[in-house]
Amino acid sequence: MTATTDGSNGAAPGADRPDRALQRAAEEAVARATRNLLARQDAAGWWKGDLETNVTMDAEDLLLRQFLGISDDTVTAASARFIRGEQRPDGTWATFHGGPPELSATIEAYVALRLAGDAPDAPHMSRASAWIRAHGGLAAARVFTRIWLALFGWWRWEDLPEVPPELVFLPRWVPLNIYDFGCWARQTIVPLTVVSALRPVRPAPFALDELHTDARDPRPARPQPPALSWDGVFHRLDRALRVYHRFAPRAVRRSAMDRAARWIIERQEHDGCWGGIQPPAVYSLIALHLLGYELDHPVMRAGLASLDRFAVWREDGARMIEACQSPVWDTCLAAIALADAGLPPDHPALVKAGDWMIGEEIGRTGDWAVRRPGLAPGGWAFEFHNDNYPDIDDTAEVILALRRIHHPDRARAEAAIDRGVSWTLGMQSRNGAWGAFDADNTSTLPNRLPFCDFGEVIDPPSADVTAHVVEMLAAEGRAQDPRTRRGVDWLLAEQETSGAWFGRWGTNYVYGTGSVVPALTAAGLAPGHPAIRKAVAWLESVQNEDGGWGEDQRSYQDPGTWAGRGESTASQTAWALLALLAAGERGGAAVSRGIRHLTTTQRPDGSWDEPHFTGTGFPWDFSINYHLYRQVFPLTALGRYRYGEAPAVPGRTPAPDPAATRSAPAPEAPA
Ligand code: R01
Repeated sequence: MTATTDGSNGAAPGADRPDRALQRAAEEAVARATRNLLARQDAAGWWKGDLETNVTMDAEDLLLRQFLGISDDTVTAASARFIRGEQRPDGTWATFHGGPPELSATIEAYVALRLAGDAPDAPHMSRASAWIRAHGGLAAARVFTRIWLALFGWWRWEDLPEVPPELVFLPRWVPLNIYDFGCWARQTIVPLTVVSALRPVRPAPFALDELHTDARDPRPARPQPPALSWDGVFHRLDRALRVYHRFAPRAVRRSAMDRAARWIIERQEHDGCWGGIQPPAVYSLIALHLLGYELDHPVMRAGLASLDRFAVWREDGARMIEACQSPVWDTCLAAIALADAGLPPDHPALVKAGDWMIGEEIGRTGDWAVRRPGLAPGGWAFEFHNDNYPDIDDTAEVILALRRIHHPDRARAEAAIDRGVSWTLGMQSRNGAWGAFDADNTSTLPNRLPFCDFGEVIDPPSADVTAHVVEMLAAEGRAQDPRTRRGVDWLLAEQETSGAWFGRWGTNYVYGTGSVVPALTAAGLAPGHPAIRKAVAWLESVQNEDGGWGEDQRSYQDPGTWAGRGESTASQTAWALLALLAAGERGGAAVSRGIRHLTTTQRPDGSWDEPHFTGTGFPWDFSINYHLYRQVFPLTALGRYRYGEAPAVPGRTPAPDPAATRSAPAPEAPA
């Protein structure tokens, strides 16, 4: 590739020679993307893109309303409209764009449409029911789906695994106590223990015979696991719990359910929701209602009102349920993107965002204190309302964002940052890395419960969260802190033989690698370090013909074939570029092709299209399309390409002087 040196910008000497036309294209793309992002800021200072998941959210929202007897025709019709719009020609639903048919989602969507009045013999319905029957029927669905069916008498409670409410009595040192579960699973399981102990059945408005493979015997035929295996142990435990269900002393049950109810109510957020996420709100409302809380009880009223806030009413009249809302996450990422785009640190949009973020700091302890008693609070959650569960990922990124902003009340900003740094350091797990919400949430036993057949139920440290923390600590001038070094060592040990890192909360190896490489170089690793070279080689090996990068959820099931493979997307192309830029590859062909991909796929309004799901809730089982990812990550990548890397020194703004940036060329330039 022919390249000219542009001495007026962040181009480093030597191998770093981006060409002038591409620089100009990048500059224009940055300007358009900046305008677009600025126009989407809320007057209060935050950003929030839609958080798209799958139709089980919408179906369960309707099923809850049906169960509580509060269905509303307008809501039902608008949800049904959304669900129908997501159905594919073969009659099925997937859990991510372009994904394979998914049985449980298809069953839940089908049932929701029947609630909305769609006739079973309508073409779209009979296609769905035929597919469901051909793929095992209700008996083959996940536990959550069969719980919903049992609530209406479409499935037998006896044919579901047990989770007794007495679980809440287990002290924190006993395996399988509720704090051994990740916080999202914990908040879901506690109310479900109440529901499954009470085994309620509300009359169904119709039969569902068309979804049973054999309507007379719905018992799922599951092979019995070998007795001397963990599965065998848990199989016997489940059988013992079934016996216990019949003979549990009433007083013990009553007291366990009281304790569960108290546990739930103590964790209700100010806005009425639980943990800022939809599923715990849905199950908590059912559990509390079964325990006698009437719909007009203040707890129920606030909880029901919070449910409505998960609904996005679209222009086409469809109502989409968000699993949760991402304002803090979106705002810190947007602020970083705008700073990378060259906005001055005292730009009103940034100051407003900074002010809003500072106001969102969480000043009280939460369930994280179970594993870290005595640690002072500080940090940020992902959502508007989730004071009980700040997370380490948001805290790291908010601090990185606040460092790029000159807030007029500097002391206030510094104090919030300091508390966030201390909290993050205190949340380091024993192995030197960081999980999302908890320290040392690493017991693998919860995964073994037959009840837990869906998603992740534990929160062990991940490379992506650890990388964000290491990058933040380095930006705070703590690269040499022994705690940071332990994080770096853990990351180095986690690198796959391919050169990539696994992405826990984003899809997948492109996200992991795009998170880790900038963190390692921020922490002082030279671009020529073998780990960085291997990562660069891997990214180059999976770059698409069109210059972009893409990876879909298949990489979670079959990484050997699908790691780093898939149609190019804007956010994943940006993640790969962030790694390459941090690795000193600014003048290289891979970066030029990636930047060109972004500039040529940008829409005239400065945004990018991204139907693909590049966010991860639970690998494979629960994917997220964060609608702002397509905007913030390309802007960050283009900005860093054009205006240089983020400053390594705390409190400084990006220096136009290339010598002051981190994008130094590799000592041994790649051939
Ligand atoms: C869910 C569920 O709906 C759900 C919703 C949101 C999350 C977890 C973590 C973060 C924060 C954001 C959202 N960051 C670590 C991510 C950064 C990119 C998780 C789950 C579904 C099923 C069950 C979530 Br069971 C429970 C909850």
